[in-house]
Parts: sequence; C-alpha cells; structure tokens
Amino acid sequence: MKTQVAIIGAGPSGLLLGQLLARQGIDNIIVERVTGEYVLGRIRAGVLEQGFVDLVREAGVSERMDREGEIHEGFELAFNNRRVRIDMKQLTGGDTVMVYGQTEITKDLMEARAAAGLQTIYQADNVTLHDVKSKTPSVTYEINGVKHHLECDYIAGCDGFHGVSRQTIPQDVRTEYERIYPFGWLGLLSDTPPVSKELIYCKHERGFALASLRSASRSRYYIQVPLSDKVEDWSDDDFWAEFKKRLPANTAKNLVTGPSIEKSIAPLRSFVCEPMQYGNLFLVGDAAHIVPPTGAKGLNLAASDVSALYKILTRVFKENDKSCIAQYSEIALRRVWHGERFSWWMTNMLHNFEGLSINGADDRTFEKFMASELDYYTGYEAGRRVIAQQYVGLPYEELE
Ligand code: FAS
Ligand code: PHB
Repeated sequence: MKTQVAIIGAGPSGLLLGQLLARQGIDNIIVERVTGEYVLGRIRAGVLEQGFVDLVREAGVSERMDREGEIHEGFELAFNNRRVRIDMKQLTGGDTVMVYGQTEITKDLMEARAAAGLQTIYQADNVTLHDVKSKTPSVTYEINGVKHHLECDYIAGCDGFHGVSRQTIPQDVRTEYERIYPFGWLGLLSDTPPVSKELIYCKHERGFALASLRSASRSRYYIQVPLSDKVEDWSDDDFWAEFKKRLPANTAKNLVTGPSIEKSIAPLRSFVCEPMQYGNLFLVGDAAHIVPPTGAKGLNLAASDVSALYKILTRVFKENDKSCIAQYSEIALRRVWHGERFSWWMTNMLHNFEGLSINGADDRTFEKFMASELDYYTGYEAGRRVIAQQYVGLPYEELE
C-alpha cells in the first residue's frame, strides 16, 4: 500500500490532521492500535481555544460543535474564601473559549473521515516506523498476525505519550524535559446539571478541585488526590462529599449529585521532547508533549501542532516547496513551551503541595511564594489579563 502521509494514531491529533490534509487533496492513511470505540471511551479534555475551533471549522467538521458547544466568556478562581472572575472577553478584547468535549470532537472527526471514505486501519499491532531519514519512509503493522507494509512520503506521529513515534527518534538525538507532580486528578463525569455555568478552579487546604461541564445536563468534576490513590478507593459518595468540601460554600449548596458515568485518575506531568521532527517523521500532540490539565492546554497544543504541520505539508504537496519543512519543530515548540509554562504555573498556584513538593522536601516557602503569586495576579487587571490571554490561547504562528 502507498500514501502521501502516514498518520500514526486516530486520536484528535491524527483525525484532525487527516481531515485537513484530505481537504487539500493530500492522500493520508491513519494506523491506529485500538478500536474506534476504545478511542471514544477515553474521557479527556473539555475546553477548546479559539484557534482549535477555527481549525475544526476549516476542516469542515464544525456543524455539531457550533450547535452544541458552549461559548464561555470567563471562568473563576476560588481561594481563601474569595472568588475572582477572569473576564476573558473583556480582558482580551473579545476572545473566548468553547466548552465541547474531546470525545465529541473525536466522534465528529471519525464520522467525517468515514463519510469521506478515508482509510483508518484500527487494531493494528506492532506498528513500526522504518527509514524515517530516507526519501522512502514506511510503516509496517500486523492485523490478526498478518504483516502489512505502508509506503509513504512523510509520517505524522500522532500516537500519544505511550506511542511508538517518539521512540523512533534515536535517544542521542532526543532531549526530553520532564516534571512529575506529586499528586493526580480524580475525574468524574455525571449526567447532572453543572454546579456553575462557568468553570471554577478551586484552591483549597484539602486540595485542588475543578468544576467543569460538558453541557447543561452533563458535569465534569475533578479533585486533587495523592498519587497513591486508586480509583477503586473512591466511591461516588466519597467523591461528592470531598468535592463539596472544596467548592465555595455558596456554590456547594447548589451541587446536584448523581451516579458517575465515568471515573478515573490521571497523573500530572509536564513533558516535552525536542526536536519534534526527525527526517520525514513529525511528532504531533501528546506524542511530543504533555501538560498538567490545570491550564486546559493539552488538546489545544495538539491543535497548534496540527495547524503548523498541515500548512507545511500543504505547501510541500501543493506548491512543491520543501523549504518550510525544517521550520516545523521550531514553530511548534515555541507555542508548546508557552503552554507548558502556563500549565506548570497554574498547577503550582492552585494545588496544595503541603507535605509534598517537586523535589520531595516539604517546601512551605514554595507554598508561600505561590499563594502570593495567585493573590498578586488576580488582584490587578494587568495580572488577570496575563491569565486570560494565555487561557484563551496565544496566536498560532504563520510560516515564513
Ligand atoms: P491521544 O493520546 O489522544 O491519541 C493517540 C492515539 O494513538 C490513541 O488513539 C492511541 O491508541 C494511538 N496509539 C498509541 N500508540 C500507538 C501505536 N504504537 N500505533 C498506533 N496507534 C497508537 N487535555 C486537556 O486539555 N484537558 C483535560 O482535562 C485533559 N485530561 C486528560 C486526561 C487523561 C487521562 C489524559 C491521558 C490526557 C488528558 N488531556 C487533557 C490531554 C489530552 O486531551 C491530550 O492532549 C489529547 O488526547 C492529545 O491528543 P493526541 O495527540 O491525539 O493523543
Ligand atoms: C474538562 O472539562 O475536562 C477540563 C476543563 C478545564 C481544565 C481541565 C479539564 O483545565
């Protein structure tokens, strides 16, 4: 088999890239390790930057997102019995975010791909990338033990943190930056009306909590938990009792509880692999970088990678101009590091590190610095503008 671009992974990165390339007439095949149903079973992001929304519209897959997605003009930070609203629209001169679950975006992209008759190979085992530095890279994989060979011009590694693509870049070529946080997020999804119309990030002495949502009838809530906790340690009732304690009192009294339809614990880490390209292999999204979800950047950084690579490959195939290929990693990493820093900053400001710390020691001085950081930035319009500008997303960079 042959294609112009082989895409590894049918998560949001791979599907969005595949859709954008196909609309430019650039042939692509996606090779995915699991089933489509399994991909859709992952409950992850919920907040989309404007740049992401625009890209989905450009991909021609925005009809349900524009119909069912909720535009959010602000969110709240709750701490020390105070609530500070970050008025994104006012502070950024009109920018907002959209609340629309990653699962929904993935479903819309999957349906669009199938409707266009574009090829996605699911349940591919032993996916291996070959000759990525040559002019004839290729991908091999097995279906029910039968080996297949896919020739291509370029490979987009959209296969997430645990994928094969990043590992294909030789260790002595890769530089990996990592910070692992000493706690995780226990997330719960429920078909209950959200406790607040806008997101509330809560810093509490018992630990961080986030009140988010998917729609007017579906809520997405998180609480900080120790790394040693297992999801089976937490009954729904235990979650609701703890979540209620961490919400502002005048909000907690409105909390509607109900059975969880999903519950899971996500570890928190900051991670970046440099470079994000090697020969004709390009790393996209979680394959190259991970952020703690406190800044709602994970999925959104994947989108800006997709945007950069889509523009480059369009110039290569439509204008026969390969001069821009070398720009990918530099362009992508500039925005990735801004997202990494913001996510690290929000995580440090809003979580309880008492008795914990990045370097293992109980660093109460660090706690005092971060409490002052939160108080300072929320206490001044200029500080709130800094938060707002990064939350709505910094501009995407154009190719030279
Ligand atoms: P993904 O990991 O989504 O997709 C990669 C795909 O590649 C998967 O389908 C996988 O099966 C496939 N794959 C892996 N190895 C392969 C191989 N060898 N061969 C073929 N296919 C292979 N972001 C937020 O903004 N907010 C959040 O609240 C949030 N919560 C998260 C919770 C969890 C538990 C996780 C893991 C991430 C969360 N994220 C969140 C980040 C998340 O949304 C990612 O940014 C997003 O899924 C990135 O999409 P992809 O780059 O497509 O990677
Ligand atoms: C979510 O709704 O899943 C969500 C929203 C904002 C975040 C993290 C997760 O920062």
